[in-house]
Amino acid sequence: MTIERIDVDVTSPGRNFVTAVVTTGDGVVGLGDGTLNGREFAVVSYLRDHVAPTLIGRDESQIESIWQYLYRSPYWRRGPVTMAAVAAIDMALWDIAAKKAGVPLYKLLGGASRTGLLSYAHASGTTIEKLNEAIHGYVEQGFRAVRIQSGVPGLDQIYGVHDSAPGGKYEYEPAGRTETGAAMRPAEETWDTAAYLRHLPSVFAAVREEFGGDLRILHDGHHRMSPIEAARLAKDIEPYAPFWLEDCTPGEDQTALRLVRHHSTTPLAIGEVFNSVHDYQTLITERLIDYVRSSATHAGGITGLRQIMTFAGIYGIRSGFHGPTDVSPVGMAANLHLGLALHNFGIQEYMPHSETTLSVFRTSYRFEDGLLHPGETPGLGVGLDREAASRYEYQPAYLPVNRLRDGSVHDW
Ligand code: KDG
Ligand code: MG
Repeated sequence: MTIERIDVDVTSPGRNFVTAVVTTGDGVVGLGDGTLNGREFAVVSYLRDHVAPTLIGRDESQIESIWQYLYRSPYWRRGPVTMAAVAAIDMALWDIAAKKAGVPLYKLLGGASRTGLLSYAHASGTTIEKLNEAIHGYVEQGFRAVRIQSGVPGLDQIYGVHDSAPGGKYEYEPAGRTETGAAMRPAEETWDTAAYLRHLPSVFAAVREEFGGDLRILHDGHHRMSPIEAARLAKDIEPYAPFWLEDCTPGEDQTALRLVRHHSTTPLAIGEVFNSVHDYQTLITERLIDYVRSSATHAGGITGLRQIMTFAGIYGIRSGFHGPTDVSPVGMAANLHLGLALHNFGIQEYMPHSETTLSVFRTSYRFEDGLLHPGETPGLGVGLDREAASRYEYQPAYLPVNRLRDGSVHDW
């Protein structure tokens, strides 16, 4: 059969999502996530104007060939916009293939290598007490691993740091803060690396004291340190046995991690902003990281992410796929099917979507006893209620801008 139609849906049930809806001549529909936080319409145009017209009439079962066609033929390769568009099509084609085979997608990817996927939650607090309260909430829900982010004395607002609402309910949206009015600009925050480096080891000490040695604790540096600052932090938190330190330096500077490795045995994770296996070449061959942070959505789909993990597997490097709310339920399902099948799975980030999001995207993945499972529904196992989706119009929203105290723009 062949691809008959490709629609690109934009909806904002709680946050913005871009979804490719691919329909075959025999009426099978596949979904793919192409959401690029804060740059959604760049992917929409890439898909609608430059990809969809070239795919109508092609055999939808030729997933690898179509991936290579979209990756190699346009001359301009890689980049977040291109690879999110490639991802959306790739996921939709895998969804169709598994639906046609009548099996959950992981069975086409080699079958289950494990019973479930160890997952980590996002806990944060403006103070250590509030952070510990949030961690207790997640431990009670069954999580065996948590990412800990904390307020820093002297800094007003830090990305990803919020207190739980009364009753322990904890939700935040990565791109929720846009100044309204004509400017429609991202919000701005002030950052001070020295204050952060002074404070963070005491946060790790307090969490270990409260929760003991079994809980896996992770931390995200959001690319804000220089190599020497990152080396110092990795060394200072090493006594508290972190599961990983994520994005300690700007991602594109692959050799920066040599210096961090030289000084510390803290495991390192990087890659949520990467989009191809080439972004990992030095990191993997020199064993500078322990975990791959890409998601299927931003790394060229299941086909692109599987390439990265095959390469990483040769060096004993495992997955830690990106799973914030800006990876849609469709992208999350793609991560889960691949993770269940991979031999070198490590951990899966799990930031649950809001009830509003889940009223539009109907998922069949489940979380039980600290583990995620993609479920047994044929395909990716996610349905899109397009009628409900059409009621949620796109809302401009951006991640905040990060500036140092002197006003200069700082890394993310
Ligand atoms: O769009 C960017 C967010 O998804 C990102 O900032 C979240 O760092 C993040 C994480 O580790 O989930
Ligand atoms: Mg991160």
